[in-house]
Amino acid sequence: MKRVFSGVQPTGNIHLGNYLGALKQFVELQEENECIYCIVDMHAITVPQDPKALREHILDVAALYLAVGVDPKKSIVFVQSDVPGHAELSWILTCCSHTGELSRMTQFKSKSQNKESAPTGLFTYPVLMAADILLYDTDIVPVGVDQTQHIELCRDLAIRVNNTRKKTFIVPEGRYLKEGARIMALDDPSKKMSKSAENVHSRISLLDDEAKIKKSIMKATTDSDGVVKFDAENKPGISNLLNIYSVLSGMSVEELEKKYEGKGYGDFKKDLVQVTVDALKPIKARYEEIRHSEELLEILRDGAKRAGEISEKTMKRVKENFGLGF
Ligand code: AQP
Repeated sequence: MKRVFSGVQPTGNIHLGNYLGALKQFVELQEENECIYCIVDMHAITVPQDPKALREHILDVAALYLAVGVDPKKSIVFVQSDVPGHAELSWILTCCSHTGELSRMTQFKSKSQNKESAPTGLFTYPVLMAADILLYDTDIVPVGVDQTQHIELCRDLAIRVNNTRKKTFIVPEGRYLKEGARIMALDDPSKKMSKSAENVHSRISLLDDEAKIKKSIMKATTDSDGVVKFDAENKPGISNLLNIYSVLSGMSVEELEKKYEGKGYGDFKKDLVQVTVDALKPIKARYEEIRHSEELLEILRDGAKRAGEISEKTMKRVKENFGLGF
């Protein structure tokens, strides 16, 4: 059995990008692997968070993991800050990383907007992410393609430590889906869909109601030639919508192009609204059942215990190999 690890930041409600890029993989992978899924709250505080809202979002994301089909009987589900090994290993890996490689991370560049001074946590975020992964001797990391550079850094750090000390870490592989790996913002298809973007109509959150879904999709940026055809370079807006439609409905892009031959964007968007509403309905229903339950808290407590046990074994090995402690 391979070990799988991944996480989502509780910086807002999970959107279609998170779902189609990462969470769908979480569910698929738990059938044949040992899966560990984390709510990465320590990553969330790399930018200012309201403590009350953050706590709510942690539980929202946990409930959404379960609502999309993550099964706590098959997978470990827990909150990152409940397992101290993440911070501990992050420091050790920080000492193995270089400022040059961290300053090349595109996510840091865009989130710090190339300012001369930015929060240190934003700068060292990829090291914490590497610690999250390496702490569990992870083989496979299911993520969206926006995480490729972070996964490469994680692999580099693992290889660097293994080459300069005793073999300490498993070198993990990123796992990216062919479709859904990069869902773009509805208002600007040159940017990825994101939880923290200011315009709420740039994204569809899994908990959006029908009216909001309709408004966001009907407002989505397309182009003026009115032909439903996939062409990511010249028609990025409609291509993004085709991608979403295809993954949610199970129809191929070619089938959809045929279906909408001779029809306008209005018909296409109206149907996409319905497909999206239908796909999210069962997720919302399950979320409502579990979000305020004692069961959710128990799942997280049990997950933290099980994750803690695995992480302690890794930290013992890491400390030995680094000559730390007694
Ligand atoms: N637009 C996207 N398309 C496909 N996959 C995506 N992911 C994020 N956006 C897209 C994948 O979702 C997982 C969780 O992401 P995250 O919450 O840890 O961080 P993020 O990538 O920074 O996501 P957001 O939504 O953009 O959050 P904010 O706005 O807070 O920064 C990852 O596997 C990611 O690849």
